Amino acid sequence: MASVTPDFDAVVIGAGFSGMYMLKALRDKLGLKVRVIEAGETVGGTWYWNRYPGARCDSDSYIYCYTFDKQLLREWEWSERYPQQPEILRYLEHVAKRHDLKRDIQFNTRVTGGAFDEATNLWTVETDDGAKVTARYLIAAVGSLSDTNIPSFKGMGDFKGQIYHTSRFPKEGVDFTAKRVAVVGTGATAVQAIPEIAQQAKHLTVFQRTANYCVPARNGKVDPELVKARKDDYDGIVERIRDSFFGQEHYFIPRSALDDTPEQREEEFDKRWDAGGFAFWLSNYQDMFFSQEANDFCADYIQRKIRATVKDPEVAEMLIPKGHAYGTKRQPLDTNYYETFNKDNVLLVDAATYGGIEAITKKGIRAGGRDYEVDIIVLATGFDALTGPIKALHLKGRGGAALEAAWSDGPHTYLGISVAGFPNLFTITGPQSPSVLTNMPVAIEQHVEWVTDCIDAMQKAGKTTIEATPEAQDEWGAHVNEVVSMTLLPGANSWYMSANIEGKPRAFLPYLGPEGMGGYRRKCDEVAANGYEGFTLA
Ligand code: N01
Repeated sequence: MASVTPDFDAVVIGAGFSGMYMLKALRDKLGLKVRVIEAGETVGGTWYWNRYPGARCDSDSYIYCYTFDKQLLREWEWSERYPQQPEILRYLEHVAKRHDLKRDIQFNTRVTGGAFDEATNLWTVETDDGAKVTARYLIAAVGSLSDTNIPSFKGMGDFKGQIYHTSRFPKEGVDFTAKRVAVVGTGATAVQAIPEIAQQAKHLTVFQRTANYCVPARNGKVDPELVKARKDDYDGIVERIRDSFFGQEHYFIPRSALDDTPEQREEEFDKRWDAGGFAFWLSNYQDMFFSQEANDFCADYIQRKIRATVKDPEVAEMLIPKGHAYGTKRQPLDTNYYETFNKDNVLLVDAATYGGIEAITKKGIRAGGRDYEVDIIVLATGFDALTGPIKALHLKGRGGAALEAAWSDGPHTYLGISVAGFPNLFTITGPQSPSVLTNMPVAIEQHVEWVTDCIDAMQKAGKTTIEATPEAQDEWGAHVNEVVSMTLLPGANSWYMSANIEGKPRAFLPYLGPEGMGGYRRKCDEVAANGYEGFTLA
């Protein structure tokens, strides 16, 4: 075996929440030489790219932040329950400065390829500036929702106005004043953007492929007394969210929806609806994700809310989901979303009622045989989730095997953090880990800390490679699928199920463990304690 000194101990791809903390941990805790490569011009990841009107966090700010820096946790003041994108970006810039991260980050550079060399046991990473660097460890901190999905509508190049995707919005913003605007999509992003755009635009046409169940965000200032109480109890909060199901302080009602009377159910639903945020989704009856009958009670409650809010009964019916159970698609949080469809300048075009998008024309969008003339098209069409950003790195493992080929039928991983045949590659919040089903920073910190401890243990034991065994990977994949098959989630055409993009093989992308995030953390710790069970170390 040739002994070659790599350029870096570790290359980290991406400088969002995960890449920034990965750099901090490897460099300042383990003393490694680390290079972070980031396509954007600064830190932030998701919060750098997603600048659409109304972009804000859907998790409560007091838990949507790093917990590794206890002092910062106490010092930082969030202005609202769910801060807007610029405020979160400011926070991440502040973290970068406070921990002197930028000196090890190469900005404006995109990774275009990576190959594992079996002779040297090193990764060679290629970038779009033509450079190549070598590293012992390669860490994909590329985010779960960063590979933009731009559907290939017929005639896209013909449009004479502007087309923007929400995750690639111009930094200087877009002035919608006096414009006719189309928004394509009604996912969590569109639900945030539509009310904002409707306030400015002369006319807004919303193209809906699938209706969503939205619940109120109830954003606003947080009571200073509550802010103080939380700061005083941060150790307790951190312990609770780390051990919780979803990385949030939300807990299921420990009984079946069928056990309660209609009056009791209504009272429980009201409490969660009034609390706002993810309460209705993540602290509802414990059988809501398992029993269609229990789920129907939740769905019926929201349907009644939609009918009570939307004045035109036909529009209300179009806004009520028909083909999937409540909560089986990511919960969008709404601030005046349903109310927006009461405005005279807003039109809803529903694929089921009027037909889907046929083409983009010179002047707008053709759907259901009708032409809708607009000046600006906003694509809120989401992402090639979880697998997309990692496949886009064009990685080659042992024997030159391409990751795209290995995942041609969906993701195959061990613990969602490692891939058989790709030694020393770690995927932070990768597919088949809890990731997007949790409050992201909690999942990110758990992965970063586990990887750091793993590399530390390897160094101490004089090991140079770690890789998942194919058997452990197969078992993990079977487990991921077995657990989710007990729920209602596979019944929805969601991005969780890879169903948002034509031709993407249907597979459940995250991991919904029987004990959630807390249980997954215990599993990962157990694997480490058992000498990295399921991995081969050499
Ligand atoms: O993307 P989506 P998103 N023709 O995939 C439609 C996170 N997030 O950007 O439902 C016509 O959910 C598509 O239709 P359908 C959050 O995890 C976080 O809204 O697939 N329509 C859908 O309506 C979220 O879930 C926050 O049938 C097409 C929409 O476009 C994730 O990001 C805020 C189409 C896409 O919805 C993604 O949300 C916002 C086509 N060809 C988002 N292709 C925060 O917490 C797609 N659509 C900050």
